[in-house]
Amino acid sequence: MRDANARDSGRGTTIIPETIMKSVLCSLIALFITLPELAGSAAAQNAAPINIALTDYAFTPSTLNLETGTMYRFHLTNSGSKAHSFNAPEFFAASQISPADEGKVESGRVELDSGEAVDLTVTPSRAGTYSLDCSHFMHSMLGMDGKIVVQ
Ligand SMILES: [Cu+2]
Repeated sequence: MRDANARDSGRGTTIIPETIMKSVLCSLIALFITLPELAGSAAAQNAAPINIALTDYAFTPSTLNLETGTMYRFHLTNSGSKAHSFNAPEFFAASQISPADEGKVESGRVELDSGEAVDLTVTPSRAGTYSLDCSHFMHSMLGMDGKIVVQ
C-alpha cells in the first residue's frame, strides 16, 4: 500500500511540470507563428501608400518620386482590358522588397492580369533614375512607360 501511494504521488509530481511545460511550449510556438505576421502587417501600416494604375497603355502616375530609406506600399492595379506588367528590374535591384512580397516580383517585374491588384512593400536603397515600362509586346511603344526617381 505504501509503495502504491509513493508511486501515485511520484506520478503526480511529474505530471504537473509536464503540463506546465506543454502549455509554455504551446504559447511559445504560437508566439513564433504570429510574430512574423504581426511584424509584417505593422511594417506595411507604417509604409507610405502609393497608388499606381496600369491601363491600356499607360502608368498613372508615370513618374514616381521616392526617397532612399523610406518604406513605400505600392498598390498596383490593372484596370486595363489586357494583362500588363510593372517592369523595373534596375529599381528592384536597388531596393529592399519586404520578404513577404518577394514572391510577387519575378525578374524585376510584377505581372498583373486584367482587373488584378498587387500590394508591394518596397524600400529604395540607392538614389538614381530608373526606367519603368510594361514588358508586354509593343506596350511601351504605345506609351506604357515611365520612370522612378529616387533621391
Ligand atoms: Cu502593358
